[in-house]
Amino acid sequence: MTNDFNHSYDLTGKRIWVAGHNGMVGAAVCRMLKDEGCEILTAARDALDLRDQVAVHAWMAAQKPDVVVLAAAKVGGILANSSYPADFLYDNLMIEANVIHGAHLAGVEKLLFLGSSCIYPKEAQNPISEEALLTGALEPTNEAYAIAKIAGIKLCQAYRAQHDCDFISAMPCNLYGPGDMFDEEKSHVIPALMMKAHEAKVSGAEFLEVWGSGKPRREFLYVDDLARGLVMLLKTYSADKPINIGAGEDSSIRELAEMICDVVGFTGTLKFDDSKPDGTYRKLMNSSRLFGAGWSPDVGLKGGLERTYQWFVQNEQHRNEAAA
Ligand code: GFB
Repeated sequence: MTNDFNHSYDLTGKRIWVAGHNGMVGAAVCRMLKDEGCEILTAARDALDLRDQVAVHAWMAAQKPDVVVLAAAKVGGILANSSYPADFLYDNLMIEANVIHGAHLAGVEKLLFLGSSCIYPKEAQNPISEEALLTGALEPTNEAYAIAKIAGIKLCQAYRAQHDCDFISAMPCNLYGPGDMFDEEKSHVIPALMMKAHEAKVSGAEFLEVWGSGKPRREFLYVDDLARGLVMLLKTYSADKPINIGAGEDSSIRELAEMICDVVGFTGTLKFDDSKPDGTYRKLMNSSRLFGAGWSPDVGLKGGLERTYQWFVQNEQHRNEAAA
């Protein structure tokens, strides 16, 4: 165990603001915090625009959170990232700058910022350790998002250095699970393929369209495993250095697509569309610092896909009932 985990911070009785509580990650963090004896603060999206500096600082001054989990972000899959770089850069820079500076002004004791494995250089050596940050050029399809996330890490480090704030950053790999955004065009690969495979099964289609070559590899972590790791970091981690949080193994997109077909029960064939981007070839992270501190994932990819599909089907039924 490294010294970075020697910190001990008791969450009991703390007022914890989970920014982004309606998103997949924020919702999972709220579920995990229920057992910690703390008070969870949330702000609805239509009541507080996190891109609005005056509103954010006023809200934080009034609510006085002790802890902030910054899980709010504009997120999306490879096509959304490359189609809307201005939104991904502007929205994320504004959210981070407002919340992190606001946390300093409001005297927040602990802040946890969430980045992404796409902050690392496109050609970084796998498995990618935290030292690879800013050692090379980024993957062009998500450069805007990655630049914003790197700025968030640097903000946490700068406020720690200049103002002694206990602000930490965690870098998750590709995430999935209940509460994910399911959209054929805008979402990440797991919800997109799950939704398409489900529709293909229902309509009796012959094939499932998979973007790119199917050869890129991705590391997927079930969101409840992430949330458990984040709560552990809040309680034990205090350091300037970001910390990786990944599953420790990766799969090719072809393997993933086959597994999703199996889980969904779609028996047709895969059809690869090479007009769509592959993105980074591989971005398996080295999460040995967190593994060494006692965290490891509980949910394997197959089991996590099954749980996610169950959630998707239940929620699709609710949507259909509401629409009827
Ligand atoms: O999950 P994904 O959109 O994002 O795509 P990234 C991962 C891989 O799956 C790419 C392929 O090689 C895609 O071409 N893929 C195959 C598909 N079929 C599909 C499909 O139907 N939909 C989608 N979306 N992909 C994101 C970044 O990169 O990762 C974000 O853009 C963020 O900024 C996130 O960092 C974690 O893994 O390529």
